[in-house]
Amino acid sequence: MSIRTTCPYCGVGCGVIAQSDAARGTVTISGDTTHPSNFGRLCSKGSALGQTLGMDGRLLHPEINGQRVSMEAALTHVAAGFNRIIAEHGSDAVALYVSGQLLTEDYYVANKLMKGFIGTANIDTNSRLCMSSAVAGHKRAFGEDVVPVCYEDLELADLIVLVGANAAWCHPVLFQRIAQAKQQRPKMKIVVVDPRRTVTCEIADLHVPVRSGSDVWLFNGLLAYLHEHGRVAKDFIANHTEGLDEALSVARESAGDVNRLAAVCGLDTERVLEFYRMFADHERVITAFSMGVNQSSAGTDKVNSIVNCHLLTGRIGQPGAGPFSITGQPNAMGGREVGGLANMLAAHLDLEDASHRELVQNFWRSPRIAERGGLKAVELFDAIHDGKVKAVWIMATNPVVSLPDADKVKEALRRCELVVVSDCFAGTDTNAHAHVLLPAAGWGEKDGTVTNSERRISRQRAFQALSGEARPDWWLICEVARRMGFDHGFNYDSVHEIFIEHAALSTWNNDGERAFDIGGLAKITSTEYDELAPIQWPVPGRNHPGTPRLLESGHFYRRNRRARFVPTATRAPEHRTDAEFPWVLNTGRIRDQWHTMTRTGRAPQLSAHLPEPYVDMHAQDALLAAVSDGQLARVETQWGALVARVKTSGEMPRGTIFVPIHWSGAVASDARVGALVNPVVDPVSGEPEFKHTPARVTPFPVNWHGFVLTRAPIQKLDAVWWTAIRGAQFMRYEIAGRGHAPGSTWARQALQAIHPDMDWVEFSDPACGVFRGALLVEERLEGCAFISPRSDLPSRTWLSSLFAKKRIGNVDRVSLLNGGPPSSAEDPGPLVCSCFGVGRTTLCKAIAQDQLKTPQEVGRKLKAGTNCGSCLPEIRQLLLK
Ligand SMILES: Nc1nc2c(c(=O)[nH]1)N[C@H]1C(S)=C(S)[C@@H](COP(=O)(O)OP(=O)(O)OC[C@H]3O[C@@H](n4cnc5c(=O)[nH]c(N)nc54)[C@H](O)[C@@H]3O)O[C@H]1N2
Ligand SMILES: Nc1nc2c(c(=O)[nH]1)N[C@H]1C(S)=C(S)[C@@H](COP(=O)(O)OP(=O)(O)OC[C@H]3O[C@@H](n4cnc5c(=O)[nH]c(N)nc54)[C@H](O)[C@@H]3O)O[C@H]1N2
Ligand code: SF4
Ligand SMILES: [Mo]
Repeated sequence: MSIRTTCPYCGVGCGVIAQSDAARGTVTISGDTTHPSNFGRLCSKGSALGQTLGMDGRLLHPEINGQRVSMEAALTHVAAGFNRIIAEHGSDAVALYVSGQLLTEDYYVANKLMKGFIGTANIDTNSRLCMSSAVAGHKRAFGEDVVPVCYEDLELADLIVLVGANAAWCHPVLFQRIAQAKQQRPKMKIVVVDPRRTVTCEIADLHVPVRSGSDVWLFNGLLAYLHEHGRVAKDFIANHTEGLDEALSVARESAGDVNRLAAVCGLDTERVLEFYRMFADHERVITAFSMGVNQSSAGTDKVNSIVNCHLLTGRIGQPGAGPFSITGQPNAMGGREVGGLANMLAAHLDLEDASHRELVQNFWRSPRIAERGGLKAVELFDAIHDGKVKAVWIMATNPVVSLPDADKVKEALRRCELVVVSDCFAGTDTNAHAHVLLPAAGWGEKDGTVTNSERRISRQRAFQALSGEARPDWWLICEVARRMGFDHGFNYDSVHEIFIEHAALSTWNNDGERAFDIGGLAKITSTEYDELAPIQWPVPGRNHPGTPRLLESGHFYRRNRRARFVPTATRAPEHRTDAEFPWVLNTGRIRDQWHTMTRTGRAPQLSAHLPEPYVDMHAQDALLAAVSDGQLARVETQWGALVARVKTSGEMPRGTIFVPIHWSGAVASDARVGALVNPVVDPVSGEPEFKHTPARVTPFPVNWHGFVLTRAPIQKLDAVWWTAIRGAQFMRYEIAGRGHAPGSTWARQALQAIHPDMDWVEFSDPACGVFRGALLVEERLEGCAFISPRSDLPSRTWLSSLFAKKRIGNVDRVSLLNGGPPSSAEDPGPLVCSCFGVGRTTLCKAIAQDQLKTPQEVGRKLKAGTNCGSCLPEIRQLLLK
């Protein structure tokens, strides 16, 4: 059976075909060639979706206080708990914290329950941490949260400016579309504005390494430059905008002349001018931005400083031109459409507007409607900490890992009277704090819709039966709502019913005043819904083909229909570096992991690329901090600390360090970077400053390093530092410790060597603290452990390959004890291509020996880069070396 669905990871929204073979119990995942977002392409994460579908680690049954209970008991408990707290303390004492990974239908009913029935706007979402600055910037400039651009525009553009976006790793299929367009049309130019020299820069004509937090200076300066050089769309400005004079004078005054702003941005004046000239000289310009823009205490101003440059030049609503917010999560956009944020109403209506509130309440026929904005994510968890909010239901997000000042979040949940968590997986850091756990249906089991970055609504379709007692999120929400006494309003039999209600609300009393109108889908039948082809909103009429581009008529959604130039005065981040905390901590994503790893961490194919938590820094800064590449270091801020391996990749500028966001307490001893991040937020959007926290780095002294590879997972690891990594037939633990290096007894215990037929081989040199041991059962490798005072341990890639062998012969035994591959065998080195398991050593050897020049030649020789293409930027880097 073959089902068309949509990838559950990033906002690119790729179409996926899931082919299940019931007899063999397998699911094969491939790209949907008919889907207009990806035309068949998938990145490494999408390609490995099949490896995340197993039952292993799933949350399958409801629990109350750690005990399995019936679904009925759990739902009643939640409803009664919410009702009791509302009765005692009012409706603002309860909250929902939801996610851009919910489907639109889930999100719609969650929002309806809170704002219309419980009567509080205390529902916020992890999109607050992600898109809220873009939303606020759009609303200030356009009057509504509209993204004018579509993906095709990226291919039509003559210049793409990527600001604070590492698209090669975070939006790989979009990146591939851009890379291909540039290859076909080499005159197309690409600029990357990012403090780090990321792999995205591999296709850039110009890299602008702005100092962290200084984007508003750069774009204010650009506005002044464009004005000075006559790039002014006079008619467009006169007819469709307002506020230019003020915005321009604020921009000029606060950024200063180009020499001054270049100094603030940490750039050469010449590089700034080169960027400005490129922007001025290309008519079709797209400025695509992501978290380097949004996640800042000046996030909303960053967005508006970019939008201002597009308004000035009239480069908006035209093919190949416009500001483009690239969304993170698969349904960040859908969440915005149903009003999932605490300061919004459903269907892009405003909570502050009494007529909008009335409209929604009438449509819902609801007993009440929230009167004012609710608490935004960071405030919400502060209110839980302070006892003002006493019950919270967390859905499809892992805030103990992903919120700033995350140790405080832990404490807040510890103090909270009633914590309900719905997740598809057991064992998340947040689940550990739940009084009630509700098992949610996983990706392959869910039905509904998501909206991607280009406003395209696509169906996610179930291709698996529900696991255990897991239920879709919309079902859990409606069942609790009914048990709270809200009978009408939540009697849906299917997602189709929810979807058409949502579509009907979007068009209700909407005479073209609101851009978000999918009235054309309000009357579709259940079969039409099931067959719904991907379509871009607005869809105002039946059989409407959808709308690729918005704002083409210069008609905006503010009261006077004009766009607004928002004055964006520059300001520095609140917390500055000083002698005690000399580096700026920047945080973000890596290629093969998704957020807190609850899903991608299960796919061996995705766990080998960057297996350990690391801190990347400039080699000279590392020298100053007395740490070196490959060693462990402690990274510390005023808010918290972690331990990670030092890396000096060459991507970092002086003065900033980078730590990935993915490691949680579930997979590492000490690597939750959220605990270190300052809780400062943007004053307009409430989005946290994830990319700028003053930090220090100090050596983390250990006496020994080691690792264990074992088929059976280890329950408890006795080491001061560890990380667990999923391998194809084994678990891998990287460990480090203090005191005496452990020897044979420790290793045997760790490997649980209680097998009667085991064969234990070991090499031990206690004087040097070196130990190597392997456990063989019927000549098959069950586990091995390596300990050394130095961090230069044998290659894990080579050892991993031994787990695939049915029997370990004498040559392998000897090499196991020697701690290195036999000379004949080849060590592939650290993994580059996850699809075909091709390592860096293999690639470098082939490039040198066969004088390979292009990624295509590498692909022909080794297959690397020929499937999903996510590793192509890294292969290009190796070719340059
Ligand atoms: N592999 C992978 N892909 C993902 C995700 C994932 O977890 N893994 N998550 C998805 C989600 S939800 C999101 S939101 C997106 C995020 O996608 P991106 O925003 O592209 O990813 P990040 O790594 O968070 O940050 C982007 C860049 O901002 C830069 N930056 C930091 N500070 C500044 C600054 O002051 N100015 C500028 N101009 N740049 C700065 C960082 O150096 C970083 O390279 O990715 C989506 N895609
Ligand atoms: N330091 C730092 N922190 C950040 C960021 C950063 O750049 N730096 N980025 C922020 C951003 S942009 C984002 S989007 C967040 C992401 O942060 P989170 O949302 O906390 O991360 P996820 O791991 O995606 O959490 C999703 C959870 O929902 C579960 N889940 C998956 N599908 C479903 C479902 O259908 N139903 C239910 N009920 N559960 C499901 C997963 O198992 C997982 O536990 O992190 C934010 N935090
Ligand atoms: S780019 Fe990758 S993660 Fe994003 S939707 Fe496509 S396949 Fe999924
Ligand atoms: Mo995000």
